Amino acid sequence: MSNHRINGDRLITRLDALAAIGATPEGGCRRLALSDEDKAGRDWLCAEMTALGLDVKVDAIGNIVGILRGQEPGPAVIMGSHIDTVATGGRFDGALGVIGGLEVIATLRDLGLQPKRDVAVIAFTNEEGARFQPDMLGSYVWLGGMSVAEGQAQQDADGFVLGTELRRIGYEGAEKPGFLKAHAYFELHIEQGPVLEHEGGGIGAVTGIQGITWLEMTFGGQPNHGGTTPMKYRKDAGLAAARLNVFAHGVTTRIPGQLANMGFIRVEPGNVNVVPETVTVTLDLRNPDQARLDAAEAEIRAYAEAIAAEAGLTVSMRDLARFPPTPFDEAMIGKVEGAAKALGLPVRRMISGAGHDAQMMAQLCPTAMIFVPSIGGLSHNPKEFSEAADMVAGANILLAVVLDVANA
Ligand code: HGY
Ligand code: MN
Ligand code: MN
Repeated sequence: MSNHRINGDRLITRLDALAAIGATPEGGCRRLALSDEDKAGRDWLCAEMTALGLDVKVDAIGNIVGILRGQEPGPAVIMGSHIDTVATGGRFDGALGVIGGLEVIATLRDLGLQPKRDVAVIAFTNEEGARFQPDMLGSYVWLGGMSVAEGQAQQDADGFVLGTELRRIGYEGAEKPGFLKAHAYFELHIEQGPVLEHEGGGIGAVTGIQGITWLEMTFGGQPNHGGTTPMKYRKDAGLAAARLNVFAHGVTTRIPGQLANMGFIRVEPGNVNVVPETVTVTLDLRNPDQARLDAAEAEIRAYAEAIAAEAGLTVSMRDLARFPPTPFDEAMIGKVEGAAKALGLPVRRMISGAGHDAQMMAQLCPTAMIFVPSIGGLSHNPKEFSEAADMVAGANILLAVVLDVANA
């Protein structure tokens, strides 16, 4: 593998520049998908890609693609991630992978290297799934798992429609998602967990991503007076939601590897003195093992039905996301390990707890990810932090594996 190095200062300067867009007082970033802040980030990214002399294209779901043409036509070696964030986002989730890709290409240009294959960097639309579901929506449409029309029809919690927002910010592009065929895909990302830090730092050669099931459930009760209605006569949707949350946490103590999070709770009418009419919740269920994930989901669905029947409530359920555990490509994982060792860095294999666009790209081509340590294991939190030296090391590994595969 080559022993070229990226320009670390330029990487950090770009990360700081993007972090300033949608910066929050707490020191993080808030660039919800297709918001004005996301548009500003997209505009910045397109300008950077253009300044690098890349062929910049936008597809019909808003994925932004910058291509450095290779010596020969054919499938590209693609790097990617996302620049949208959750509402309490940090500076590096997603941004590191996109800016790391820009830096790799900038370095290739500095060195006057034109690889055999096209090399591209993609910023995928709505990876987070914080505003529109499912998560990884842009790469899911790129894969063909969801049509452009279906993706554009998704609505956020306030009823805004994805396609309308995409046109509002001017990023409904002409290209067909998936227009650039992929020879291989690499994603550089912060770990977003505590493992690497607990093991003294180093690089994560990611072996795959755990399964993800997101459910939305709505309990329908009877709005009533909070002061006059005896407890035994209430049809209390709020109590049902609370019981469901406790039950879901109980399932995680019984099923190995199971995770559960009730991240969204909306109570209507939401008045202090009214027994709720409806309560809508989301459940984020994850497990590296599909059978266990299915078992957890089945238990939780059955419990929701049972407590609704018991309390005289209605309950409706809707899938928001459903992605299976996804293994990465052994040869590509090996290249990440080899590049880390060549840099004299400790490297360990590990699975990803978070979903990533790589979970979609792995259905299309040999795929692997590079993790760098998250300090305190924090992410989806404005205090998300990674050391510059670790991010530079990760980008050097990205350069090495991309150059190796693009010239193979
Ligand atoms: O939810 C996830 O794992 C990712 O941050 N979208
Ligand atoms: Mn991410
Ligand atoms: Mn994230």
